[in-house]
Amino acid sequence: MRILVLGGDGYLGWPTSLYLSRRGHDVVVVDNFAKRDWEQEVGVQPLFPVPTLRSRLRAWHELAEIDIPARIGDLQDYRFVESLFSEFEPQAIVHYGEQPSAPYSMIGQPQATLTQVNNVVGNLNVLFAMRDRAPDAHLVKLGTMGEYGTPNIDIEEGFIDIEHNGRSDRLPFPKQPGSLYHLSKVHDSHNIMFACKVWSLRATDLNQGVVYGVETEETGLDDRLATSFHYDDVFGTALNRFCVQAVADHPLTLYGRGNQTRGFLNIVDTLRCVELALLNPAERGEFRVFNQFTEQFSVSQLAGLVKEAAAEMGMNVRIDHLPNPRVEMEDHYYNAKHTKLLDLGLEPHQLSETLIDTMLGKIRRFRERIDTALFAPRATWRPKEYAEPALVAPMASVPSYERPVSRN
Ligand code: USQ
Repeated sequence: MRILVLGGDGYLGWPTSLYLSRRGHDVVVVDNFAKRDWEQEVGVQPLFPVPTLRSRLRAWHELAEIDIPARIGDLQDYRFVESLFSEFEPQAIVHYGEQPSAPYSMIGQPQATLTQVNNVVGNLNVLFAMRDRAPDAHLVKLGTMGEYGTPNIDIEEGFIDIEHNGRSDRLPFPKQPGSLYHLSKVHDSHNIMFACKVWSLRATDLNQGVVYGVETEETGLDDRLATSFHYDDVFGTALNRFCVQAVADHPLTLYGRGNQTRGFLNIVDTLRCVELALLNPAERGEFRVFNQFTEQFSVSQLAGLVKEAAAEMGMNVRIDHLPNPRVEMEDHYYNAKHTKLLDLGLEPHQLSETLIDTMLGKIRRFRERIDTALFAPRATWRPKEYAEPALVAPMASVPSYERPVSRN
């Protein structure tokens, strides 16, 4: 299959590109390195050194004898997007090319508008290019479980059957996202559903949970193929952060009571889910939604698992409850369906002590690169005047929140 991987330089896009190319697909990596700019803006860097895209592609060529072409450009530039579609005539588009962080989107007005404009406009441009250049192609779009929020009923996979005043219909599941980032994904979902209806496009929205993991089979082959693994307050996510905190002998940072429950999955399952969606495409005119996670945990359960695994390795891990910088429910019902990918053949990698051991082992090798100043949350969901002074670390620890000049 000819596949464009949008956001192919990122935590998930890079391993996906290697994985799909190794399975014989013609992959093209597309990126504008915006994530590398945002990292600089908030003063963070991935734990493992991530060489330039060009040198990573060269390393992949050396190790696997596979050439992956790359195109550098901004999805907000329609001429660029259209030229990609004309040049490569993709049969599928895997779209990860978005600002991925909830805390980043909540830092302030510039970051919130950047997130929504970047994500919504980029995605719209992809939909128009599909309409005009590749109407039969299949869009596999990374959405998020966070689109649903935490309702007090079971979460269905995208749609719910509703009876109302004696009539019934199958309607999109209600959306109650928890950040301006998550909202950008809701807007994307609505735009994609509309495009499938009016232009008969085919699309799969992968409502993914929180991903964890340090490497995949391909990125683990050589340090030069490492993926962009974050542990900081802005781009790092729960389990990944907890593992790095354990290695750094820093208390695990639970926000609030820690009973917030989410769906989680291993990074290797992300790749397999994307592959399953590609191999079993949506019909023309169909907008499908798959809930892409394998297990549910509360964040304190995760912290407990990390503590146990670390203890086996001789580490004495402490757990801290910080005032929650987010506005979110801390005690709530959570039961989300996730059967569609299992029906297509997904065999989940469950979170286990061995898996956490592997993560801790790799993180230990890069221990000296851990900056413990990046553990305290800096972005708060509350207006500054209402935030408790001690709630978040001072923004002064960030060199500047000015937007860097775009490379494009
Ligand atoms: N949390 C802590 N301590 C921490 C970090 C997070 O208790 O040090 C808590 C948060 O309060 C939240 C939960 O862990 O309740 C998840 O937070 P997260 O930072 O791990 O993940 P989140 O902000 O939800 O976003 C991540 C990815 C995003 C993806 C989303 C899937 O950054 O791209 O869409 O997970 S989901 O959570 O299902 O919406």
